[in-house]
Amino acid sequence: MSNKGRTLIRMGLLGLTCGIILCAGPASARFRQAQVTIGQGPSSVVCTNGPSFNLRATDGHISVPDGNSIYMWTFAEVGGPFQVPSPVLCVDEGATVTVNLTNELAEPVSIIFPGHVGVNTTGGTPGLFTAEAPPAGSVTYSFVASEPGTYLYESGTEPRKQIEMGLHGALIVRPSLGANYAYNDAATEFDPGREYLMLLHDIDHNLHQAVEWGEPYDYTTTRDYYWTINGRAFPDTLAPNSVAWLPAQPYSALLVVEPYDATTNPLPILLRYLNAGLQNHPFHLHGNYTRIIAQDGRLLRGSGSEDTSYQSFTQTIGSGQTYDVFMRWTDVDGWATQSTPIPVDIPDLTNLFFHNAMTTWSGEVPLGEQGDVPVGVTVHNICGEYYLIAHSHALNEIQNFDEGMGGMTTFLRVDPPGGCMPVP
Ligand SMILES: [Cu+2]
Repeated sequence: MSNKGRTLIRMGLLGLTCGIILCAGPASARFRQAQVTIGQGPSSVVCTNGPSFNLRATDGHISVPDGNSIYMWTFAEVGGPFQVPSPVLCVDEGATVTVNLTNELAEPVSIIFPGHVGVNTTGGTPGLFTAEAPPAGSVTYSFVASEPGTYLYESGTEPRKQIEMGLHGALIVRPSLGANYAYNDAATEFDPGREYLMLLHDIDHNLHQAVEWGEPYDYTTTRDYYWTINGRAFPDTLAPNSVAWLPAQPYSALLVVEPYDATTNPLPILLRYLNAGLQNHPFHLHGNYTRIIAQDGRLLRGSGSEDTSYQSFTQTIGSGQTYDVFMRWTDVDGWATQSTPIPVDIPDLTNLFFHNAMTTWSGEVPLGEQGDVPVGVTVHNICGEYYLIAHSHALNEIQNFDEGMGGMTTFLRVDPPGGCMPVP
């Protein structure tokens, strides 16, 4: 057996140790196969560029993979469509950020900007944390984006209801050093084509139904959750940005990496984790460690400016927290598509992930389905790429209404050196 083969088995066992539960349940219902198109289209973060934004608090529905639809609130762009999560607001360090909020909902709403000081408000009515926009009213917030990093912006009005309903989003402040740096430190340069949003959320289905129907909700009752990344539950997380069949959920959560090479691919990918939910989520990628470089919009440095970033496998993203995470695929076995391809041997069916007219070697036990190759499946992978699961390690969160796999799950796609060039 080659080293690569042994590595794959090790990765498979790694998946097995934390994913054995995923193998249970009827395989036929586990994936909505027809709509997932892996490996096509971009999945990097999509910025709505500022520094001035016109947002409206509004409502609509999102789709989840079990066929349900969920009533949500969001901050959509004025003149733009309803979308979950709210737009990713991107600004440059030092800019004066202005957010004009109009309220299309039937109760007061507001926005707070954790991690930023000196937020001024104009108009609106006084609220507990900040000025609010009354129904059909508006309010304006402004502040200087003095600290680069990754932040949430979210409702400051009855947060346990409004943030959960969807009144939250990501705010990225790019450092003066340049947009391909996470912070004002030369060590934080990343691959600008590989910058990913990982906005985690938990959705209590019963709360959303009660709000939609105008009924009271008892927060002490047992809660019934969907868990999402970027507003999508797996396998929808894999689809590219802005697919037509998810009109209200434009953001992909597919992570793509190429093997590290000191000359041709020296830079890490950047994952911007944010937790807009009420629960903490222990999240990890499989197959390689990540490095935590910043938390809550602050670069990890000691009192003497020493680098205090740290390697992590599973990182708990606490409610309301953000983390900036670097990841390199250190390909110790020197994988090359032609000379040492993966898989060396065609894996058995339990290690294949079926979708569209192809199968995908997942590299892992949990992602397989047992059974015959579906009719019409003729292709294995696209270009020698392979896939590793990335998910909440709270395994109850990787299902859609008791149907696994689902929920807070995505894939890390490892492309061949040089990128994924589809096999004709
Ligand atoms: Cu795992």
